Amino acid sequence: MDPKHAAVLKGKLDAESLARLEALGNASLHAFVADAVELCRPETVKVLGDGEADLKYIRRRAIDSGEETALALEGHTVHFDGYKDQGRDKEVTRYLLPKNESLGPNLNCIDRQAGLDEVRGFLAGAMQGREMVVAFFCLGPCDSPFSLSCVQITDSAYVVHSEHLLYRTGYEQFKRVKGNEFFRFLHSAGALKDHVSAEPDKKRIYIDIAEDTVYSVNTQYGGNSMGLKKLALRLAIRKADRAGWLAEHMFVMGVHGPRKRVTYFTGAFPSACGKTSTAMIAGETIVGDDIAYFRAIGGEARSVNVEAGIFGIIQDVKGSDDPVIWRVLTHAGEVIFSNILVKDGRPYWLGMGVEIPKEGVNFSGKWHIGKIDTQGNEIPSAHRNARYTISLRKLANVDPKFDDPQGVPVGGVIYGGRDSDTWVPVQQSFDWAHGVITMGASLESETTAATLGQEGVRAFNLMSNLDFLAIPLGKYINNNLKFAEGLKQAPLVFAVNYFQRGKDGKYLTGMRDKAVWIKWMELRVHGEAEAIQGPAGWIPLYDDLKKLFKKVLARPYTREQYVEQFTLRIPENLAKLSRIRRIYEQDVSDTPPVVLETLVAQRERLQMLRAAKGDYVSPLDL
Ligand code: SPV
Ligand code: MN
Repeated sequence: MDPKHAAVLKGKLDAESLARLEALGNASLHAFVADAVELCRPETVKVLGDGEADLKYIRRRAIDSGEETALALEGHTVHFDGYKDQGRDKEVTRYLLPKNESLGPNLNCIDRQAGLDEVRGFLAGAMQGREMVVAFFCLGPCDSPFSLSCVQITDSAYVVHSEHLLYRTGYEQFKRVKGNEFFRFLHSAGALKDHVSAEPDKKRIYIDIAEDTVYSVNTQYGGNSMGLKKLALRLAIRKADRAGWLAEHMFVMGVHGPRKRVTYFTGAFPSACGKTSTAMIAGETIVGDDIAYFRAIGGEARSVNVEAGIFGIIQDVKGSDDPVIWRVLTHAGEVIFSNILVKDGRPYWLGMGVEIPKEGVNFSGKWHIGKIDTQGNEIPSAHRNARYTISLRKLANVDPKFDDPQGVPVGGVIYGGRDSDTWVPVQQSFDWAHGVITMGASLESETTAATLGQEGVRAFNLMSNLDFLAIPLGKYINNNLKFAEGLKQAPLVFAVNYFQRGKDGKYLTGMRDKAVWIKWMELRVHGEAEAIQGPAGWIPLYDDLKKLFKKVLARPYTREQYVEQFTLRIPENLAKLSRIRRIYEQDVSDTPPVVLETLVAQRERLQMLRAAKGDYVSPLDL
């Protein structure tokens, strides 16, 4: 180790920790750790390896530090985040922009030097009297063309414990890292009161794109503090941009077709649009529920789950709808609950389908029904963004290829939004570019009663990746379009909508119908189902869906249901096209021309059909 770095670390590390750092033989890593120590001034530094002993150590630390509390069932703990630290904070998540560089008009940026001064100012001395943990993880399976090595430095045992559940450990993998080809994350929970970050006004999450480093301070919420989750996704999008692969906010799942065939799908859905529940459809297998990387390997689109666990929204998880997750959450085994209600050592959450106690401990501290916050708002028993953190290996339906270093071949990509009146329940694009543009890049989600603000407002969220884009929007779309050039056959692209409503405002499809749509998509990938060509894509035939409803859900499916669900709503589709066009014409400065051309061509097809058949066209009339 460079004597300069050794001098900084001297006296802070135990012999094992020091030996571990030395053994990596990476000057760039040593410099990062030494800088973090000089800046944050921890009392001691612990360097973790990949073994069970280190995991045990961190589990115990999370309890001893008070960041987690053991619950009644063995292996279950609860962690609370501060009252103002219950979700990702977009306002204070910014890219550090080097002079003479631009990320376009749509990303939250701050001048690099000013941002470094600010965030490093908050980190200065932040770990005094504390232990700093240095942990290594691998994004994607280890020993794979997809693997990305990461180092997480933090003073929060909760953060490292969560990452242990959510990622593959990567100390051994790190020995193969060349030079500075790794992601760095430096986090401090900052000043604490009752074990939670006490200075939310000084919360900052700054992404230094020049150094592949993210600084996070005065926050504990997983999405802000765990470097490997959405912060790494931002860095990965930039890396993918340089190297010709894709980093997407998508699940990966195996869909089980006829003759024991498994076809893999990936899917992007904005929050609360059915993403995890699609990945968890009964009878299918899950590879991942949140982030996927794609590479063209041997002319084939292949994908991995970047993660190895689920940091899932717990609201509405019930035994009847989510039996597999429910089982894990209600049996002994390692689970971190966050921001739920605790009473007598038991966890409670909104929509769990059992009676919620009228008092207990939650994200506001001691809680009782009717408790009011300082703004005069009633505090719910559990937060709507309360979560569970589990390892995927615990799930009965985990796909056997989940850890495959070569990833899985992608047969189809699904885009899904929350849309009460426009898209049909399922349709297939004409080709890759048509799907990327009119489905992925046109994704919108309506706000629900569960989100702040007005209900039913449509939020644009291309590929459900808008929050994490680290390159200009047009460039990102272009990368998606270009990806198909390296493939012998591009995956099919589908759009789904589980939230379509009828004239009476009632949902037209049932919670479980997605199990049918996915089987139809699987058949389409293999050319085993016909489809009707509409102006916006291919839609299913009634007879095929009827057969699938019977087979998959043992339910009849009437022609009337089909006609109502698959009637093309031309005025609504045209209105959507104008909204999306306006965004790409006015708000995005680098829209590729093909995006506008494709949207215009779709408008013309819709207008022609309307001239011939009216505003609402039954699939039987196409
Ligand atoms: C999401 O919000 O998309 C999540 C949770 O998956 S977070 O880690 O907060 O990003
Ligand atoms: Mn997500």
